[in-house]
Amino acid sequence: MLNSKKEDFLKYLEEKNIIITSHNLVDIDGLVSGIALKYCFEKYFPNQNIQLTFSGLSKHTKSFITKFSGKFPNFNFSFQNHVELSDFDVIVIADSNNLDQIMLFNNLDLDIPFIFIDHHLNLQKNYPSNNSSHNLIFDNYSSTSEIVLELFDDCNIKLPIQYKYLLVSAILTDSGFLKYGNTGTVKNLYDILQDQIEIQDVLPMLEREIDISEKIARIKALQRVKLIRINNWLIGLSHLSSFSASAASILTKVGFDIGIVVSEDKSDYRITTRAKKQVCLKTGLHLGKIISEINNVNGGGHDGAATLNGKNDVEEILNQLIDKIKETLIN
Ligand SMILES: [Mn+2]
Repeated sequence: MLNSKKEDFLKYLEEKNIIITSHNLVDIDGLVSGIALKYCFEKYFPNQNIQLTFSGLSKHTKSFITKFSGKFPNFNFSFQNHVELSDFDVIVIADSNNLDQIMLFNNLDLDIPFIFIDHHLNLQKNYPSNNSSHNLIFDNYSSTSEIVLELFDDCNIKLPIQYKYLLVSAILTDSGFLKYGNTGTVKNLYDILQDQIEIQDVLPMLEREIDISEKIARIKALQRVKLIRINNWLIGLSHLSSFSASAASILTKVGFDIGIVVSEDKSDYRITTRAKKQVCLKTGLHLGKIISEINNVNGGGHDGAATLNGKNDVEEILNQLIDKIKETLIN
């Protein structure tokens, strides 16, 4: 990442009271980025008010916190459930660059400037209050936590052992245990682990217990799946009322190159997509880009994992999505 970009980012935050947040139902990367940013800013800007707020934790995040607290009972995961935005000069949003995913702003007309620090595809939404020249959005990183790790380096702040465990956990989960990672990811992991942490001590904290409802959802998705073949690529299309992300990735594990799962709730719908890395590398498929180009829906993501949300026109949007995927696979 460009050093000047990070210097400008830090310079901009000087002498400001900062509220840090992340997307709703925060995942481990969003949680860890927020917690680590707070620690880093508190050390680097000792005289500023730095706070952290989340609008809910995902199930996996909650189970991670429980396991982590078993190992480090004194670690304080505290954050605010509610904040008075007028107390702050700037909002730092970690792990998203889409305001629709940020609950903090609901029903609020924002006149406080905000900046993004994120590794998702830059949606370039041109929000009026976004100080976009200071955004740190780099989609070549497999996690936001790795961008935060670099800030620790730049600020010359040492990571306490608990923060090392947290960052390793976030990098491993967001890189799909390196499946979506690159050599930079391995280097970052090694830099944190060094001789101090045994990676096998981290892995059990990240184990996901799958409950029976999720198992049944995955099985139903497989029972209902429709096969679409394009040349030698196989797309699996299914529908479910919940666990669509879990089911879409299961589709890519049983033989489909791309998994698409539709969830409808009255007029609202969500389409979750997953693709194998091979398809993305060989065809240039980028599901996040495709989704961000579809009109009248909300969504985005990475090359191999993206989601869209819409209202009323599920059939039409699904056809558009499949057509765009087909186009990429044929070319
Ligand atoms: Mn992330």
